[in-house]
Amino acid sequence: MRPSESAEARILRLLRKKPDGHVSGDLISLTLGMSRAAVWKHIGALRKAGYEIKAVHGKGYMLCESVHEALKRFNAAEISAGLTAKTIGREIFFYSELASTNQKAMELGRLGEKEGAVVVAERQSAGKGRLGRKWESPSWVNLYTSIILRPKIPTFEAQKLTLMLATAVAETIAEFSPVRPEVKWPNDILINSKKAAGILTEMDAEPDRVNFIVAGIGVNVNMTAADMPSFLRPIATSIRQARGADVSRTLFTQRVYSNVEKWYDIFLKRGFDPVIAGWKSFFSSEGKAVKVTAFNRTIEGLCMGIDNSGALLVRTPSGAVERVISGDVKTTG
Ligand code: BT5
Repeated sequence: MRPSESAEARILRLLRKKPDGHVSGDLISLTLGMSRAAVWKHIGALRKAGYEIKAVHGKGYMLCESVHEALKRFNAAEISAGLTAKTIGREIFFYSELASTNQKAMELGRLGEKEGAVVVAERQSAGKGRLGRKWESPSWVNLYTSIILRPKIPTFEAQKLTLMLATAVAETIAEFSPVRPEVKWPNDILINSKKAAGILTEMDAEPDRVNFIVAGIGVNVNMTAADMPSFLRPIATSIRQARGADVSRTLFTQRVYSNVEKWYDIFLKRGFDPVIAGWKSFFSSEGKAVKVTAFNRTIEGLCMGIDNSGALLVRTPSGAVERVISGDVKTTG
């Protein structure tokens, strides 16, 4: 049994071991250490989630599905079934629709949900970007997830997690995309210069310390131009568009959780320097002309990279190096 697998995920794995045969209720109950009544309840939940599970008297349960169907499935049991992350994804709250997974995760965090709990939605009706912007979130094609983290850090360190998350997501996209993704400071991941993923880090905090962080991740996995509103087509892309074939969202999500867990662990144990190094390996704007819009000012100059706190450095024509902690960046040359 894997540490974070749910009961339904474990039942699915047992049934899939016998693709054309039956698995008896007794065997499931013995293997998983649960009562027959509990087995029955979980089988019922799986059926409700769309699995065809036949029950034959005296023989047991049989899962009827093609490999194609299995690969296309995306739900809590599937994500849990192959998860190698130990903490992230231990608890999965999966919804067919939410206003915003970040909003739901903030609610769960305030109710005391533990570190590593994740919220996933098949679609969002009010997906959030930064500064009140909207994240387009059509059904069936993408990943919209929010992870609850409880790092013991002061509030001013929280923004570092955005770069940590961007590194983890870029690394995951690189595992599936033939084109290497690029990070765009602070929270975008681009493929072929178009946006394929965005990160929204929100926090619940006291004046001096973080209670919890919600790490919101939106990735265009299988989105095609037809799934996008027309204004997005010139500026957005997906892994599918880079690779010319669908990606299993289950597998992709599992890899996101493993990579976030890995980078979070590096951040907590070894600090921010290795995270900056990881992030820079996906960063290509250094040395390029940029225009930064930050609050009520615009800064134009040469991008000098980021400093050891994650702030963007821009050398203006006067020779001064400006430190930007929040804003939107455009490469101009
Ligand atoms: C972001 O904001 O990039 C953060 C996006 C975070 C979305 C995730 S989904 C799961 C979680 N739950 C939430 O409610 N949110 C998080 P920002 O840098 O402000 O970029 C927003 C801009 O990106 C928009 O104004 C559009 O121009 C563009 N955009 C919107 N939807 C997009 C999409 N699906 N793909 C690419 N670009 C998009």
